[in-house]
Amino acid sequence: MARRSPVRREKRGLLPHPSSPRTATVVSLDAEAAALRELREALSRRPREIPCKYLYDDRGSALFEQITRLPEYYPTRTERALLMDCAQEIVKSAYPVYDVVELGSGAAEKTVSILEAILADGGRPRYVAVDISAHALARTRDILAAARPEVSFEPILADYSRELRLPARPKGGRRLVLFLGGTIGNDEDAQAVQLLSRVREHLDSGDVLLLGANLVTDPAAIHAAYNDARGVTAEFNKNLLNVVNAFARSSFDPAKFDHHAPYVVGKRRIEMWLVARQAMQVDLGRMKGRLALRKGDGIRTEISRRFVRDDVLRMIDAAGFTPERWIESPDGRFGLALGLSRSALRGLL
Ligand code: SAH
Ligand code: AVI
Repeated sequence: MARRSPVRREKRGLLPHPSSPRTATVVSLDAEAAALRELREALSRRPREIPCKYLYDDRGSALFEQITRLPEYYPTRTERALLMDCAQEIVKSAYPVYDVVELGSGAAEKTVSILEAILADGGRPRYVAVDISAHALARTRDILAAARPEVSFEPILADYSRELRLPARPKGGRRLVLFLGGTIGNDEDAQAVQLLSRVREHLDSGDVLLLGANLVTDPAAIHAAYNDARGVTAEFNKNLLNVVNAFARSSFDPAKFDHHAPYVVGKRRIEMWLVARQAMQVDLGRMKGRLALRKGDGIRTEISRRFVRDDVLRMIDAAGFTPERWIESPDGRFGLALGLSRSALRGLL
């Protein structure tokens, strides 16, 4: 049986943050212990790993936003153009939408076009944004307040890989769940299907999922997107060690690592690594013990998958969504899948 534990206000660490907008910063100690265990296990695996959710503290979220504006990083602008073109059509497929729920909302700049299309259709949507980064949620709030102050906003600071709690759905209308940016590609297939299945548990039959996915394209273009000339992605990657240090009180020195991000053609994915520039011993702090690294040893920090259309449709179908529409950018680099929830499970859970 799960041990009951007190809660305490956390001043630092991965999830909570003082800059949090209208979000509580209470963290269960069980959750914290589980996160430390997860991190320790990931570092003990071969290859060694650190989950990519550790990329997103305040600085990481700001760096990601910079990445989205780099000339090499094509996914954001490609998806934005698609959403601007197709927002009306998407909203019509989901009519009438009341609740827009977004996972990993980030700065949510792209989401505004969906919200605007709902407003133009006479709807009054509530926007629920779920993100692990308080900084990202604060940016979402600011962008939304500037662009569409009439939309009511509910930020949820949470790790969706561990739990997904959503506010009760309002009466009437449908729920439209957005999972954009190609973030689904940061998970292996099994985890991706598990996450989407968990989303489905919150939905009624006929609710809608809109999933953005990066597609297989020219390997050189993909490689450049994760190896930008200004080194912003390298900084983003290395900052993950600062996030881990703050959370686990470990002693990783980011300056002792190189950013390495090859596109692995056979696996159709970018793999981001941090590679030790020299031999070192890292004190793992609250994870307990030490990590011995030799020069050249790597820690994998992210995978970013490229899909073909049928992979995406199969994935949403496996999670309980009937594929309804596929929208692809003219250059074939990005796709949006719209699926209808087959779920009638919500009342039974
Ligand atoms: N959807 C935005 C942001 C993508 S970046 C866009 O398309 O530009 C990925 C976002 O997901 C970040 O804001 C990050 O903080 C959030 N995120 C990553 N892992 C998460 C997790 N496990 N739980 C909740 N949010 C997560
Ligand atoms: C959030 N996610 C979809 C980004 C990606 O492209 O996989 C994260 C990122 N990693 C390096 N650059 C951007």
